[in-house]
Amino acid sequence: MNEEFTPRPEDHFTFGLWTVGNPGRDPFGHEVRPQLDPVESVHRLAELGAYGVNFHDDDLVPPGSSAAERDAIVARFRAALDQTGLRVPMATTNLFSRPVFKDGAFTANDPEVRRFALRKTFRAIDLGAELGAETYVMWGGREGVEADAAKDARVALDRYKEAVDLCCEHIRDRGHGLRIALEPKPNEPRGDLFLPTVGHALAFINELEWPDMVGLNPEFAHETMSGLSFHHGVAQALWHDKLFHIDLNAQRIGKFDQDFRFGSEGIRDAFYTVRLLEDAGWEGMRHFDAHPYRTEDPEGVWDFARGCMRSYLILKAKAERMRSDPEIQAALRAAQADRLAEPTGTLAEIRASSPDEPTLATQGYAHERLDQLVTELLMGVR
Ligand SMILES: [Mn+2]
Repeated sequence: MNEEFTPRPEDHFTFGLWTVGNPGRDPFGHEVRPQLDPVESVHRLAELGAYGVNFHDDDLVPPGSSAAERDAIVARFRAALDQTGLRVPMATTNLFSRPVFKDGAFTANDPEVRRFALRKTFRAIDLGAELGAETYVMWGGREGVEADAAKDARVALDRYKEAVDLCCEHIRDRGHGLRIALEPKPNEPRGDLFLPTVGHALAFINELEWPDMVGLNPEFAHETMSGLSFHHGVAQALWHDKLFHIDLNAQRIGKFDQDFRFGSEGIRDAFYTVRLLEDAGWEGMRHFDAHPYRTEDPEGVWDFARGCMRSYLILKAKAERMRSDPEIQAALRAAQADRLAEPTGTLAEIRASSPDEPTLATQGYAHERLDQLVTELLMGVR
């Protein structure tokens, strides 16, 4: 195995407890792997060179645990973190598994369900802050509907805003340093989910009480499920200074929510995403929200985790190689790639200019040459 692509903590790779701990259950089949102890996940991820581990409240503390049980679980988990140096950069809440959330959590029609969901979220925020998390991810897995007659989408957004504002108020009131990252998804498990894409979520943030506290956690699979370019969604989140977190995995358009190992599908979009994050000097966590194939035994789980990180590092090396490859750089000049950064001009300058349409219309941009060179770079022959 090539040493160059061995992950190190400074690469800032993180995994959810629910990713490596995924037991392989799907809508048609039962678990195929035994439950994984969160403490074992911490040790194995640290051995592989990860930086951190994230969790939903219920991943760490099983629902129904007493206060004493909770404290014992957290103390044992914290000891494993201290022993390995692994960090907890992000925390989240499971507002989708339990039957109480079948009509939604923050957008449930019954206010009592909404209050239950918010109280659960406040506890998860406090648990995350206790373990040092800086980002709180909000994925509304049940915030949606199948029977549109039952829920007015505009009023649901009123309730969604109310809930996010209340979470911000709780964070401020407790003096936590957390920021909230909304995670868009178009559908699954609901027929349609609210805040389906990066664009919808960005616009929603503008209506919040504390918009500076709220950004995005775009996920590769979720934008790709919508048929959109993940790399463009991430670019726009960066452009708005709203990329607070990222969920990396793999997905093919038109399929169910696959959550595959990063780099296993959509390698070009994965490459341009890595190149974008590295070129932007983005300092956030490279988080993998994916799960191992159902075919894997407990050891295959760690092949999955290693593979996510190695693919990122290999694509990062390809992006560096792209910067130093003279033929690719020449093709970029032919495409006038650098000229996009030139401002177009002032109103007076543009009114006084005389662009020559016939000449402009005949020029070629050499995208075929450029794209083939990048394709060959990714295929490993450059
Ligand atoms: Mn996710």
